[in-house]
Amino acid sequence: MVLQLIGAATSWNTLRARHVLFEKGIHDVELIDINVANGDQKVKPDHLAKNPYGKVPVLIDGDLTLFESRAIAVYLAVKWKTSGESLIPEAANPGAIGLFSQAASAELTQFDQLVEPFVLSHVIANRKSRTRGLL
Ligand SMILES: N[C@@H](CCC(=O)N[C@@H](CS)C(=O)NCC(=O)O)C(=O)O
Repeated sequence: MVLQLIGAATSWNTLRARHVLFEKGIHDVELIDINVANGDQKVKPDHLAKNPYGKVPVLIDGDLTLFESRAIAVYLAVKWKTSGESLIPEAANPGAIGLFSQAASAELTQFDQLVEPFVLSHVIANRKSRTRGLL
């Protein structure tokens, strides 16, 4: 069954999942766009049933529905561990798992927490203003 990735072209969290699909050479994917600018992700019951937080991306692989881009990335890296470059350490190597989790946690709590508000207020807000002819 073909994978489905529900996301948006402007979403960097969707890009995170797409990056892993690319690295793993997974091309058999249906990309389903949701209109985040209109807020569809917050009101469409079928989307909220997949992600109760009303966000993208969401990955569907058969019976499995996953949200949270980093969880999707880990799932793809484990399921397709033999395709392309290895992106995640072997479960039998506790030190490598510990270091991987440390880096993943630092990325989320130390880097992303600082950078995301900056990107939203400077990059995305500027782009929206330009689109509306305000800049
Ligand atoms: N921690 C989530 C964040 C998801 C997220 O914030 N996605 C944004 C797009 S980049 C979104 O859905 N924004 C629309 C909204 O919050 O209503 C993840 O990594 O997937």
